[in-house]
Amino acid sequence: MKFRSTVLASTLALMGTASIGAQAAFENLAVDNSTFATAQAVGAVGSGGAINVFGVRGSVSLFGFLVEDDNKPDFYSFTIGGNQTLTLTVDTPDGPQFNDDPMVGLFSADGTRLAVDDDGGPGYDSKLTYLINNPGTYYAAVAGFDDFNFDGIADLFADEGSGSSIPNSNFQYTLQIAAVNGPAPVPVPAAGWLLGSALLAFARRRKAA
Ligand SMILES: [Ca+2]
Ligand SMILES: [Ca+2]
Ligand SMILES: [Ca+2]
Ligand SMILES: [Ca+2]
Repeated sequence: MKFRSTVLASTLALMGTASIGAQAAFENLAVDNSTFATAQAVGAVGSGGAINVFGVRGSVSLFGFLVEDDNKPDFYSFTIGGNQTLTLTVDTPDGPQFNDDPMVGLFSADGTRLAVDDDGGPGYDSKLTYLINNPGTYYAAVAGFDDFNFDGIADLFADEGSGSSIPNSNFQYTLQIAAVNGPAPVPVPAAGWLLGSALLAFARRRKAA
């Protein structure tokens, strides 16, 4: 017998409460979500808000229960306003222990891949940011390290050349879909920052005088 989404939902509900201000959603393991055309809808992400989606890849043990899904990508659809900096992160809580190695992708409403990341987060976790100009429906997908194009077919079987053990593509994960208003701030160069703080200090002295 397979424990399906009800078990996943109840066992992960505790984790969902950990992020204050974020909406929580759970992968529905009873329904295929392996293509953008069959994506699971998880709602609207508002400016300054986030949706945390709890899901699994392959077979994982959660609190002693075996939770099973396929090894195909998980697609989630969401709506977002225009002029938003979107950040997609995939966190694997067991990553440091098992070399969990996800990939994350962002797709437009017609299935065009807009951005992809493998290891932009801590360890082998994924993180990407993308400026959304036009409001509408977009798709976020979570795959394993071995599926570069999110089609459910492994593109790489050996490790990534690091000489370490083969990364793991069966894992539980939290996909966070977060938005903030406007373009991401451009980091100020060090020299400019120093000049800026010197001017600020000067202005403060003038004001105090
Ligand atoms: Ca899944
Ligand atoms: Ca799935
Ligand atoms: Ca990765
Ligand atoms: Ca592939």
